[in-house]
Amino acid sequence: MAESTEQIMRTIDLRGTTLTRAELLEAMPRAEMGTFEATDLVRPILDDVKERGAAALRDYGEKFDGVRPHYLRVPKEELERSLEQLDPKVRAAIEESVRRSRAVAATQVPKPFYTDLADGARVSERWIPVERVGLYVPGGKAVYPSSVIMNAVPAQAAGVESLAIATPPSKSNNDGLPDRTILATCAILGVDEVYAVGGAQAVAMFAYGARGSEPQDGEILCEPVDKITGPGNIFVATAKSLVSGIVGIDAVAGPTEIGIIADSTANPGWLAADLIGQAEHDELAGSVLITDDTDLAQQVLDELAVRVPRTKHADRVATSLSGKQSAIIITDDLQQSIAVANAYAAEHLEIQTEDPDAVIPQIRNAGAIFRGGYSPVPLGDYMSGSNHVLPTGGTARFAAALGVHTFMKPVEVIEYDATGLGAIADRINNFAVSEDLPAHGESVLTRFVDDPYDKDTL
Ligand code: HSO
Ligand code: ZN
Repeated sequence: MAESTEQIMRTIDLRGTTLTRAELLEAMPRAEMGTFEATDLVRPILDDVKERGAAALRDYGEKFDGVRPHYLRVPKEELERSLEQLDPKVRAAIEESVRRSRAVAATQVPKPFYTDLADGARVSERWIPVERVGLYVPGGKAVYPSSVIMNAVPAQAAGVESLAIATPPSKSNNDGLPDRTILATCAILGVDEVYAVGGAQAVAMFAYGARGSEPQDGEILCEPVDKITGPGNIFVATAKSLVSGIVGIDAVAGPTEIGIIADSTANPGWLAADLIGQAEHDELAGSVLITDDTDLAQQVLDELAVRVPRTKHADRVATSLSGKQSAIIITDDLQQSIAVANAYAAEHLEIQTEDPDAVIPQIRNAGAIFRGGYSPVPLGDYMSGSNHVLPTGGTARFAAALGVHTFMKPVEVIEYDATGLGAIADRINNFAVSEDLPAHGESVLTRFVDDPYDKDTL
């Protein structure tokens, strides 16, 4: 396995190799996992919010966001004002995104079903929405109104009754109100419970609820939620893992990444643009091109050499592309490219090959699959109707995108009658006795005997 590092992106040459599963996983370009332990910093914040509620939330706003928020709960008029002030072009884009996401989410709602096993023996499954959800929306460098849509729309489609959003107060807004585009997006979505609270303290507020100094001391500021979703920095992620179990959480997301399977028919300029687009997110973002065509690989490198210096965030992009989490992987053939893509388990996987439909059925691991030249990742980031909250860091091997199901729970309903239960009562009893739990068996048999106290008839 040859590696070269002088270029803008390193190449990993897998031609002629037969790697074991472990070796293949080991060869995948991934960022070094951070060993920074935030638990010691986060735990006291959680305890403090639990104890002091709104007063603690204001103190942490001042300490971590550099502004003591006047309103912890954003007044409705401010949500409306943010919408009025929103650039009409941005508003039209947000509304298109919401429309498409809602259309997909509506068809995603899982259907109830039942199985009839015998006479009087039915098991049915009902999908029940989570009652109350807290959605965290990061502030600072990464302000993504698109992520508000991706979290809120499926929650609403699931039938979540109560949806609250927390996002950090912003220093540049009057009175520490959060980012205006985020607030406007909340208004478009019809979400009116919005808090100017960020970081681990927002997670604590959602998990435990908080009593407030608004409108009067001791009144409830925020009711506790049942599930917390949404991305965040290391403190938010740590807080979410600490409260998980008390409340549900979605996945703890790592840096974003793209994988592309390309063959000789792909357009090298488009490939370069897609790699750069992903790298723009973060110095740690991963961009991985998998191809069996060395000429194409060289053409993409040539394109990158021209395009990277011209892009707005050139330094960030160059750092990301040259990092160990990014690479061009050269394979023997399309089959090996597919095997590599399955081992990499990309958050986003583009298929830019002559016949993508022959490739897609062979993909086992990917957060989302982008088929062909006209389905690039930014389409999915903003407006395809699909969800952009996807499993990262190889977790697509076992995890899935955020969706309507994230906000629902399947509950089985067991519906047996006397005929259904009677037909298997003896077998249940035999099973129970074998586990030395005879009272389990008696619970069933007692329904079919005349004298429930007569040991012999049991
Ligand atoms: N690519 C990101 C989502 C995003 N891109 C938001 C732009 N804004 C993770 O899927
Ligand atoms: Zn993106």
